[in-house]
Amino acid sequence: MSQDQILCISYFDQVMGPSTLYSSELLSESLNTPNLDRILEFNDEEGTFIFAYRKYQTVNHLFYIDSDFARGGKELLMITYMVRAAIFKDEIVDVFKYLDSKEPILEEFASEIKHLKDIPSILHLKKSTFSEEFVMDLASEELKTNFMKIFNRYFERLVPKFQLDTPIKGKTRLKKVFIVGAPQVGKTTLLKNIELIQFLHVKRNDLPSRIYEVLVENIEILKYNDEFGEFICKEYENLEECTLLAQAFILVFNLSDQNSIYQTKKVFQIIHDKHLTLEKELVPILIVGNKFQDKEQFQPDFIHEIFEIEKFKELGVKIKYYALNILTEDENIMKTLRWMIKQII
Ligand SMILES: Nc1nc2c(ncn2[C@@H]2O[C@H](COP(=O)(O)OP(=O)(O)OP(=O)(O)O)[C@@H](O)[C@H]2O)c(=O)[nH]1
Ligand SMILES: [Mg+2]
Repeated sequence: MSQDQILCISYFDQVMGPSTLYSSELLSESLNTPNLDRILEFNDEEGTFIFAYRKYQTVNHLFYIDSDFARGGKELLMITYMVRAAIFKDEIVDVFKYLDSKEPILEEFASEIKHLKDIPSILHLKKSTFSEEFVMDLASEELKTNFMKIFNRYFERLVPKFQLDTPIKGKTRLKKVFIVGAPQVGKTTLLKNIELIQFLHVKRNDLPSRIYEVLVENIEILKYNDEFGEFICKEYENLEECTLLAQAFILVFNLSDQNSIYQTKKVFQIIHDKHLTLEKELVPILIVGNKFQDKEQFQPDFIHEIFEIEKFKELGVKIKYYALNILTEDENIMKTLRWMIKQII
C-alpha cells in the first residue's frame, strides 16, 4: 500500500503515554503525517472527528475497551485513517465527504478490536526492552494473525477503489481557495498560521461533533502587483485560471489602515469583474480585517459598505466579514475557516 493512505491504531499507554499499536506505515516527520500522539494526549472523549493537517487529512475514531489491567478498567484507543489530499483529483469537498463517510466503518472496526481478547494484556507488556516498531509485534502469533486479518480487511474497505490506479492529476488542479489583499496586510501570516495551527492549539470541547478544517494544500496567495496591474500566483499562470478554479476567496486588509481597505477592495473588484466576464458563478467570500495592534479602527458598518456585502448577499453570494488579529487569534481564525468550509461543502 502506498503512503497515500495510512491506517494506524494508537492507544494511551498509562506509563509511556501515547503509543502505536500498529500502523500500515511508520509515521515520521519526513512523511509530514500529523502528530497523533498529541491528539491522544489531549483527548479522551469517544467519538469520530476529522482533522486536516498539511499534507494529510485524517478521520479519527476514539474508543474505549474494557481492561482488567488498566486503572479505571478501560483503555483508550484511536483508529486513524489518513489520506493525502493529492490523491483526490477534484474538489475540496471530496476529501471531507469521503472521510466523513468512513465513520461507520471505523466504528465497526473498533467493535471488532474490542472483541479481540488479549489486546489489553499486550498494551500492558513491559516496554523497557521494546525495540519493535509497533507494540503489536510483541503479541502472540495467534493474536497477531487475528489482528492482521481484521486490520487488512478494514484497510481494504477504507481505501478508495476508484482512484488508485488513476494517475494523479497535476498538483495545480487542487488549489481552490485564494487569499487576496493589499500588500503587507498579513496574507502570508494567515497562510502560515493556518498551516501551523494544530488541533490542540485550539481547545475543543466539541470533539464528537464534526470538525471541518480547511485543506491547507488548497489555499494559495494571489498577489496583485499594482505597478504592472497583474496578478501573481505561485501555482497559476494568471487571474483567468485562478478565477476558473476558485472555490472561495479570502480577502485580507489591515483594519487600521484605510488605504489597505480600499486597495483590497480594488483588487477584489478586478477579480469580481473577471468572474463576470467569464460568466463564472460567484463563490463564497470570506473577508478578514486584520487587527494589527488589536485595534478595530474601522467599524463593521464601514466595511460592509465598502465591500457591498448586503448587495452580494442579495445576489445569493455567501459572504461574511470577520475582524481578528491574524497573528494571535488562532481560535478565531479557525472559526472563520469553518464558516468558509461550510459554505464550500
Ligand atoms: N501585529 C501584527 N502584525 C502582523 C499581523 N499580521 C501580520 N503581521 C506582520 O505584518 C508584516 C506583514 O505580514 P505578511 O503576512 O508578510 O503580509 P503579506 O500580506 O503577506 O505581505 P506581502 O506578501 O508583502 O504583500 C509581517 O511583519 C507580519 O509579522 C497581525 O495580525 N498583527
Ligand atoms: Mg506575503
